[in-house]
Order: sequence, then C-alpha cells, then structure tokens
Amino acid sequence: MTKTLHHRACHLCEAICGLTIETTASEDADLQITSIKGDTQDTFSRGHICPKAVALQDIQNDPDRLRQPMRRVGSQWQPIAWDDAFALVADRLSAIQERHGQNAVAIYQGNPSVHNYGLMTHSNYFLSLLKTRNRFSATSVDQLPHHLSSYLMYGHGFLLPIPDIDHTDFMLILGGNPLASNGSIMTVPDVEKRLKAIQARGGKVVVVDPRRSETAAMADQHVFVRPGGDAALLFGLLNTLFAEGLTRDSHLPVDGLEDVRQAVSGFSAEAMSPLCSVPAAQIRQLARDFSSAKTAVCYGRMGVSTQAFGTLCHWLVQLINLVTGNLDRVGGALCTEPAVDLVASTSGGHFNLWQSRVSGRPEYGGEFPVSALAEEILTEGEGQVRALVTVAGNPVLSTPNGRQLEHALDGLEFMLSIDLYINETTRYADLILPSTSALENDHYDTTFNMFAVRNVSRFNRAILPKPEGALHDWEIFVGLAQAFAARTGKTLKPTMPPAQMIDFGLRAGPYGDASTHKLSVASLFDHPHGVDLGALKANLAPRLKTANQRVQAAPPAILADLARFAALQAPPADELLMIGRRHVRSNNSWMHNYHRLVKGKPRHQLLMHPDDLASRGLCDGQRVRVSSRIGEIEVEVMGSADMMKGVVSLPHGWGHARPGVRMTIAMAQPGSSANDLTDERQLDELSGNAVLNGVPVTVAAA
Ligand SMILES: Nc1nc2c(c(=O)[nH]1)N[C@H]1C(S)=C(S)[C@@H](COP(=O)(O)OP(=O)(O)OC[C@H]3O[C@@H](n4cnc5c(=O)[nH]c(N)nc54)[C@H](O)[C@@H]3O)O[C@H]1N2
Ligand SMILES: Nc1nc2c(c(=O)[nH]1)N[C@H]1C(S)=C(S)[C@@H](COP(=O)(O)OP(=O)(O)OC[C@H]3O[C@@H](n4cnc5c(=O)[nH]c(N)nc54)[C@H](O)[C@@H]3O)O[C@H]1N2
Ligand code: SF4
Ligand SMILES: [Mo]
Repeated sequence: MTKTLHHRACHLCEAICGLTIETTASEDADLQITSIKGDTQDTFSRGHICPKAVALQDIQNDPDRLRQPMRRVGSQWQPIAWDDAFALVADRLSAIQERHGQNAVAIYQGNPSVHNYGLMTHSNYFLSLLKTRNRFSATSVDQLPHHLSSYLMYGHGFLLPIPDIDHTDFMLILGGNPLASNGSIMTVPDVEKRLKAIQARGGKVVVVDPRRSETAAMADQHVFVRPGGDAALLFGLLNTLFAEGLTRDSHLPVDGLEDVRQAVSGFSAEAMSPLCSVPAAQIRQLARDFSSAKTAVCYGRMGVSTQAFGTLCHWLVQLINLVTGNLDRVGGALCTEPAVDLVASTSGGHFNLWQSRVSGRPEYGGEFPVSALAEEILTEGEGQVRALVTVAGNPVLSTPNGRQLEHALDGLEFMLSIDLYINETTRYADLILPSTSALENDHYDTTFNMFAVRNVSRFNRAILPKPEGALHDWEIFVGLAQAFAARTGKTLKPTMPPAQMIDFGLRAGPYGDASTHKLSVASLFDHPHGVDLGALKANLAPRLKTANQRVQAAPPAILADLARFAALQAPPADELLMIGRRHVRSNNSWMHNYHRLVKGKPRHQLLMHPDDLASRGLCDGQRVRVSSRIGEIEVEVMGSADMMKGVVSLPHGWGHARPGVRMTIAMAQPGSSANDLTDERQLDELSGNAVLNGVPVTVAAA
C-alpha cells in the first residue's frame, strides 16, 4: 500500500480552501481517497475547511453519479458512445435552428460554471456557435445587481470592490451570512476568524438581516430589517450622511455626486423607517457609527441582491463606501489585482442592448433574466424556444416558479444537459453528458481570485487519474463544437487545453513573466500551498473602465429607477414574507446525496417566530401548507425566536421527491422546494434579477 499526500483547493464554494488529501494505492484495488483535511500550510485558508470538503470523496464514489453519456429512450436511460452523442446533438440542434431560427435554442448555465475552469474556458467554444440570444444563467437568481451597478458606476461588471476584512474597523453586512455560506463575492476562507479579529482589534461588526443568522449572532449589533426593505434603510443612511455632514472627500475622480445628494434629499431616516421597519434613531446612529470609524466597509450580498430593489441596494452600498471615503481605501472596499485578470482581459459589459421576446426583459452581458426562461418556451410565436442546453445547473429547483419551468421543459423538442446527475432538471433531457469529477480534473480559479480578500494564486492539479472513456467538461465542449461545426459547415477556430490558457493569462497578468514574481503554471507547480501576492491595495482609479475614466455616482439608468422606489408603500400589518437560508452542510441543490452531509435531523424546515405560530394556532414541528401567488408546498414548521415577526425562512435546493430523479440519498429526505413558491413575475425590474427574498406567503395547518 502506498500513501501519497496531495495539496489542492476545494472549489465547491467561493472560499477556495486549501486541502491536504491522502490517497492510498494498493495492488488489488483502485486508488482510494483515505483522508481529506484542511491544509494548515495553505497561505490563504490556513487549515480552514467545512464539512463539504470531506464529501468530495462521496462525490467521487457516489454510485448515482453518471460516468458515461446517457440517452433517454422513453422513461429509460441507455448509455451512448461519446461520438454518437455529439452527432445526435449536432443533428437535433441544427435541425431545430434551420426550421425555427437560431433563437429557438436556449442555454442555461448553472453555478458550477464559475467553479470549474474547463467550464469557464470552453463552454463558449460550443455555445457561441449556437448564436442564440436566448442565454440564461444562475447570475440572474444571484449577483446580477452587483455586476450591473459596477458596470454602470465603474465601467466593468467585474470591478467589484471587496471588503478589506483584514484591515477594517467597522464591517456593516447586509443580506449575507458568511458563517454559513463561507463568504460570497468576498472570497474569504476562515471568515469567522477574520470577523473575530475585527472585534479583537477593537472594531465592530454589524449585521442587517430579517433573521438572527449565525453571523448576526456573533456580531456586535444585529439590526432586524423587513425583507426587501434594505434600499429604504440604505437611503436613510446615505441621507443622514449628507444631512449631518458626515461625508469625507474621496481621492477618486467622481461625477454625479451632487445629483445623488439631491436625489436622496427626500429619503430621510424618518421617512424610510416605516418601509424597512428599522427605527429612525437606529438608522441615524448607524450612519454616525459608520462614518466615525477610522475605516469602515459596507457589504451587501444575496439577501439584498435578490430583492425588488437589488440594483438600487448595491448602488447604495457603493455610494455609502464612496461618500465616507472608504471606497478604494485600505480597511474599506478594494478591488483585487488577481494574477489572471478578467478586468484587463474582457470588455466591460453591456446592458439592455436588446430585450427578451415575451416580456421585454433587458439583457446584461448577453444574458436574459432566467425568470423569463419558461415563458420563452411556453409562449407560441416566432422565436419560441424549442430546445435547451443546460450546463451544470438545476433551474427546476433554483429559479422562480420551478413547477412552471418543469411544465415548459416537458414540452421541448430537444434538451441536452451537461451534468453529473439525473436530477429534477436533467430528467427532462434527451441526453446527459457527464464530465470527470472535481478531483480527476485540474483547476485554476479565475473567478474567485477576482473576489479574494488577498491577492493569491494557485494551480490545482488533478489527484486522481482520468477514468478510461471519461471526458473533462472542456473536452465535452470541444467534441460538441466539432460535431456542430461539421454538421453546419462552420469553421472552428483552434483551441488549447485550459491549463495552457491559464498559463497565457498568468504571463500576461500583473505578476507575470515581465515582473519579478514570474508567475506561470509551471512556477505554480512549485507552490502547492498557493502563492500569496499580498494584501489588497487602492487601485480603482487607473482601473476604471468608464468612458471618461471617472466614477459615475449617478448613472441615468439607476436614477430612473428611483421613481419605482418612491412609489413603495408601507407594508400591511398582516404581511408574511418568505426569505431563504443556507446551511454549512448544504450547497444549493446538488449536495444532498451524500450521507455524511444530510445525516442527523433534517435542516430544511420552515422557520417562523413563535408569536406568528401562536397567532395562527400552529405548533412547533407541525406540517404546514405554505402558499404564494404561484403555488403551495407542505413542510414542517419550526418555531424560532431568531426570526423577525412577519417573516418565515425556507432554504432552497430541496424538493427531491420528483419522479425520475436518480439521487438515492437525496430522495430519502427530499424536503420541499422554496422555488415552488417564488414568483417569476417578482423581479428587480431594473436588472431583471429574481426576487427570492421577500416573497408574500400564507401559512396554515396542512
Ligand atoms: N429560493 C432561492 N433560490 C435560489 C437561491 C436562494 O438563495 N433562494 N440561490 C440562488 C443562487 S445564489 C444560485 S448560484 C443558484 C444555483 O442554481 P443552479 O446553478 O441552477 O443549481 P445548483 O444547485 O448549483 O446545481 C448545480 C448543477 O451542476 C452539476 N455539477 C456540479 N459540478 C459539476 C461539474 O463539475 N460539471 C458539470 N457539468 N456539472 C456539475 C450538479 O449535478 C447540479 O446539477 O440557485 C439560486 N436559487
Ligand atoms: N453552505 C453553503 N454555502 C454556500 C452556498 C450554499 O448553498 N450552502 N451557496 C453558495 C452560493 S451559490 C452563494 S451565491 C453564496 C451566498 O452567500 P450569502 O449571501 O452569504 O448567503 P446566504 O446564507 O443566503 O445569506 C443571505 C442572508 O440574507 C438574509 N436575508 C434574506 N432576505 C433579506 C433581506 O431582505 N434583507 C437583508 N438584509 N437580509 C436578508 C438571510 O436571512 C440570510 O442570512 O453562498 C455560497 N456558499
Ligand atoms: S468552505 Fe467548504 S465548500 Fe467552501 S471551499 Fe472551503 S472546504 Fe470547500
Ligand atoms: Mo450563487
């Protein structure tokens, strides 16, 4: 028996923790993973991991995980050879496009598309050949408002200032629960340690959340906010900063600040308080505390992007950092300078250059909001979607009105899924193409190094051999592109493996050959624990991509959205709003099939304040029916004094009891899908991002 230790990162979530993985080889068995631990020598994560990393071995060994292409014949799945599968896709998609036009094929790209470098580097090699405008992704159920506000203010959707968590004296968190999520658009392994360090150096952490989340519980102050009320709270803060003279000049070149001051002049803390259910005095004090801290940073995440004023929220977050002098400042919010720099190598983006066929929703970066996907399939007429390609996504469980989407998928002429499982979405596919598993694949994180709280770099080598007959995601896209090009007579540009692309990116980047660090893929091989490229620094001014290289504080598209906000009414007294929740042992919809993560008591109950239970005559542990405009589900309710009154919390990604799913462990403890309640018509109208938090519901005994 030979034991070997490997060092590479986990890339299941954004924290990219370093792992030490032991494999054991013996003569009579395949190479086995015998232990997964945090890598204490990792320059960035310093030994931190969460329970999901240990489950990497369960993904590897899961008998339900697909290991060869599968074709659906009636209700049966049959293996099919790769070349036959590629030819089938080329035939079906090209025939549909010949008959109905290019837009008749739609694309949905899910979350792992940014967690797996082969999907990052090569999906467009195939997908761009389809030349369809019907592109969708998980971005519009997530961080679209971050990109849009950055694009409009700084000229590039990836110029996302990150909290300088290691140097700040005051961290104001709205709608993020990094203790469960491990941080998002803030790549920060061991976030708990770093938050405690703020407190240890005499600083403060304040959390704004309708639930006393795990992060709120460790914070110095927790502010309950009505779901969807954050724009009002943030307006109240900004107004107070101006009105009480609490602003500080910025070193950045800025246009439009006077327009902002005027635009928010009516939004006093007193006027905003009824809309967010935060007392005016508390809003004013928060503004004073924030501005008087030596350094401070305001950070908003999922809870504030997936709500009706998501883009206004993220614009306001930027402005609060800007007018207090904390934007582009150590201890405030800083842009990264990653070794492979997507800001330098990609165009800034575009917005609303064209609109979706049925509801006229705006494109951002060439994608429509995914809330419009089902209607594009279901609405007859010229340009109707007849075929769908899903890549690493499960929109039935992750996008609003999942039941309507299921109905739409059922009527497609052809569906291709590139995925590891037969799940709630892929069970509708005609063909599923599975890639190698994470540990059989190399990886370089082009996405999350963009958001990291330090500039770091690491190349992760595959630690298990590629099984015979298996293909990496990138090779699947190359196979599809070649077959489609051959079938349609298109010429295909040559491509190269992802590692080679990364090597070019590293050499062209700020730490590349020309500078002293001399980063390249080969040089990173010598640093299995990662390379630390230093703390974040002020760099925004020279990186601005706006036409005049100045920060645009008052983009016209955003100012135009203020009228929608101004029409907002105070909520009715009997309002009940649903929000989401994440748990550290779960990961969106697809990691419920591993016993070690789901064992113990269920974690997918509806949380409700005890007073709200009592007023409905309900008791803890009872089965309840939750209804919204679009549907109803049954779940177990759990009383929780951590909930704000008038708010219930249900995690998404559950609801595995659907016919045809092949995920044995997940199906044994299925839960119900929050997105059978979320409403595809409830949007941040400006960006088209879905409202997943603040969904009106009623709850009654089942
Ligand atoms: N109500 C509500 N809904 C939400 C959210 C919420 O908070 N509340 N959160 C939203 C957010 S932030 C997101 S990001 C979305 C996620 O939504 P999706 O991206 O649609 O869903 P996931 O559950 O991440 O599904 C990932 C899929 O990728 C497959 N997969 C995993 N690894 C690989 C790989 O390496 N290659 C390939 N080809 N496939 C792979 C898995 O089998 C799974 O089918 O959900 C959103 N939906
Ligand atoms: N364990 C685990 N980790 C994950 C994931 C996972 O599914 N599980 N998913 C990954 C993905 S795809 C993402 S995008 C990130 C998300 O990372 P986070 O944004 O940190 O994720 P959440 O835990 O959903 O935190 C959202 C918080 O917003 C609160 N909230 C809800 N509505 C409102 C509101 O109206 N206003 C305010 N102020 N707060 C509100 C919720 O109560 C919750 O505490 O997590 C990533 N990490
Ligand atoms: S926090 Fe957990 S899932 Fe995320 S990268 Fe680290 S070990 Fe992996
Ligand atoms: Mo996400």
